[in-house]
Amino acid sequence: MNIPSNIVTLVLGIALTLVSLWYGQNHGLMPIAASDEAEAIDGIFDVMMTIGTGLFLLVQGILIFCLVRFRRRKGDTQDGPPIEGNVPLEILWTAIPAVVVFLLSIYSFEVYNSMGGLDPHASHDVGLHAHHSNSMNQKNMLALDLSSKNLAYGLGLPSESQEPVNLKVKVNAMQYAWIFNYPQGAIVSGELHVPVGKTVELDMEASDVIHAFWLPEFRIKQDVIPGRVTELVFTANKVGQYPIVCAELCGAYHGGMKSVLYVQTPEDFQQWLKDNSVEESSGETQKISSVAASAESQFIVPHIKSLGLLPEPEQLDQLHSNH
Ligand SMILES: [Cu+2]
Repeated sequence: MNIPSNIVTLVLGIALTLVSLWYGQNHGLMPIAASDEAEAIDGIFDVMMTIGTGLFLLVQGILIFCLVRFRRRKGDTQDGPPIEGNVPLEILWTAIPAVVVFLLSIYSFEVYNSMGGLDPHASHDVGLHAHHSNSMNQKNMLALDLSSKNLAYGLGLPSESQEPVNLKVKVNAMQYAWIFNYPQGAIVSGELHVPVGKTVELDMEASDVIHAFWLPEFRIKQDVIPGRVTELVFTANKVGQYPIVCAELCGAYHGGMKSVLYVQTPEDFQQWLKDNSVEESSGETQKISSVAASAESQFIVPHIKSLGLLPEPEQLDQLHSNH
């Protein structure tokens, strides 16, 4: 029986599409999705994975087919036929990726916009506040002015969103630690605690160089920059512990610049707030500083020790005042 080749091509095309669609949904490459924002990001990733799988199978399939079909036969000592390009084919394989990239750009722009990435932050005044990272010490780092108005960049609340921000946390990034400052209870912590199901806003600033705040399980990442506030708004939707990673090469111990995000039930979170609040007192600043200092070295020391360097806390202090 003679099967026409266009039917074979059609069947192969359908099979390739089905395999690509299946793999695009079942690649298993992403960690658990623990935020409301993750769904949109995973959606675009799955679409790109589907297209990528289809193109991979198509290109590799044609390659392997040609290797077999056009292999050199026994006794064939001739040169190949001199073929000089194929304009329709070149137009086709230029046009297809162009359309694919164009559609993906519209899709990703839409996702970015839906996450508040294009929000101009109308409530903030334009202008950067005076900020001298060189002269910055522990004390004024902690006395972040909560009322200072900055133009914030980053992922904010989408303008059509009805949800209010339930919790604001100031984030300070430094070589090589994350410091989280809770206005409620004046808590300064080396770990980030947030309640599940609540909208959280991080107002982030760096005190030395550019860092990047990355939550892989939340699918969000934002640069943290000296002298400029960047914002990240998200809603955690699964109780658990998730890594916080610095995703911008920020110095020698960049790889050790990690912390933990604890997503807690609202009750557990309130308890944590209560347990860690610092009472209003004259010694407040000192108390906060010591918490911050220990939180900081707690994250740095194990990494530095593992490198066999700077095991003494005094030297660690020097390391911080040097930059
Ligand atoms: Cu960093």
